[in-house]
Amino acid sequence: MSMFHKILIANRGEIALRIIRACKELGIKTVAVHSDVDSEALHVKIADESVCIGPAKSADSYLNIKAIISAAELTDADAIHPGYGFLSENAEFADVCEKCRITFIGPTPRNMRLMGDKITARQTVIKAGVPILPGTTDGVDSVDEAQQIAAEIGFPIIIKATAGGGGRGMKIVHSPASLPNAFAAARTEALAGFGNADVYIEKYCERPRHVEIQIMGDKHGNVIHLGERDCSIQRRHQKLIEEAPCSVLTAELRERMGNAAVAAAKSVSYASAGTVEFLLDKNMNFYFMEMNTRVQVEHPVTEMVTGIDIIKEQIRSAAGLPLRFKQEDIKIQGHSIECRVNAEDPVKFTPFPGKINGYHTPGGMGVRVDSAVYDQYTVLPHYDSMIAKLIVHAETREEAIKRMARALDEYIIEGIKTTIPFHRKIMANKDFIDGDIDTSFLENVIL
Ligand code: MV4
Repeated sequence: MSMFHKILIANRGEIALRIIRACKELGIKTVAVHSDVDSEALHVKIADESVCIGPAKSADSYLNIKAIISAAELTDADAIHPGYGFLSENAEFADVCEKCRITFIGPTPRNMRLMGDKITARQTVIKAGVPILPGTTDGVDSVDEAQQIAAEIGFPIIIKATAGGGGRGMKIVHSPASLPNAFAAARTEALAGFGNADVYIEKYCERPRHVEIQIMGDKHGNVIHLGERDCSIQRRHQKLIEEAPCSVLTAELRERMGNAAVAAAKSVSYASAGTVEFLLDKNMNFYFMEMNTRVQVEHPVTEMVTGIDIIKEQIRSAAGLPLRFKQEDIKIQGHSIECRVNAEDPVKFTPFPGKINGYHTPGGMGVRVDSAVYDQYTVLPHYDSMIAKLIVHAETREEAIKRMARALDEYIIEGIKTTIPFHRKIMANKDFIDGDIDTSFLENVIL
């Protein structure tokens, strides 16, 4: 197999730019696609070519399979990188790419379907010996059945939609009395939200950490892991701060979690970049939650501590080249933190789009800014409010926090509100500094 000649990037914003940069370093030509309102976007300016694929509304442009395939055919692109969000986990899109002889840079449609359905994902990883929380491995169809399972595993339980994920469509239940209503609501919401009413039950794990393992596979059967990220600092299932490594993992636990993630990936012959999400409880037990079959927003913290360019490796792997690293080559060095900078009110977290008039990015040792905004750029109301990722790397966690605080102080964005002031407060928070964090951190903290 030989390297791609030209890649179309089916995305916008910082991730489109991130992928274009990787292509340039690999000597691959790039095609940007954009909506009507995105003609001034940086990914359009920096790509070799660009194609307008439709109006502002995502459903008509960045999610428009026909328009994107047409753009690839028009420009003679031999591969498509979907980034994250949009069509990145759409198995039908990957099917269409295959039929059109365009390489989808990501997992196979089968991988996406197996992991996209959470009940199937649970069944699949159990066979691979990956630990899961007590609960069902099939859908639960009635309140009676739900009561019986709850009695067996004990309250609290959590009811999850099989077609859900990322925190949507979940109901926590603390007692038999509240189960009937929660069960009905879970099914109704699952059907309305995902077109599939199927739900399953797990024991509810209280105040866990969200720890995920980055994995990388190739088309020769090799799968390795690049260590973990702690993504416990979230608000309404939106991650705000991520770090690598997780401050409470020992080398021994990292190896066990890494091996579990690799086993899960190997069980479906996974041959791309992916992430296996775990819950880590107070007793350092870990349990499989879900697998994300895409590159994630927070991948840079792993790049900083491993020195590996995940996007370049993923592109090489999609072209059929073998991984250039063995598990024993992977060394975790230092500590990295990422703060997501959103165009939002830093207290209410409501969107705050508008024109940037005054922009200065931080720099210096160990500072990285992944962003697609610039001075005089107008942040649009039509899309995700994340406008930049500020990433730092230092020898220790303590130094990384200080470096992040310093970089946040240097970052000037005028004309709109951003979450920078929120991040400054977190970097000064004692519990955060002590590494005393879990997924309920932002519910309990007073900023
Ligand atoms: C859980 C859980 C506790 N126990 N499952 C949220 C995202 C989705 N992937 C699954 N989620 C959870 N599943 C059991 N059995 C707690 C959460 C959860 C959570 C997980 C990770 C990060 C933040 C979270 C916030 C609330 C709930």
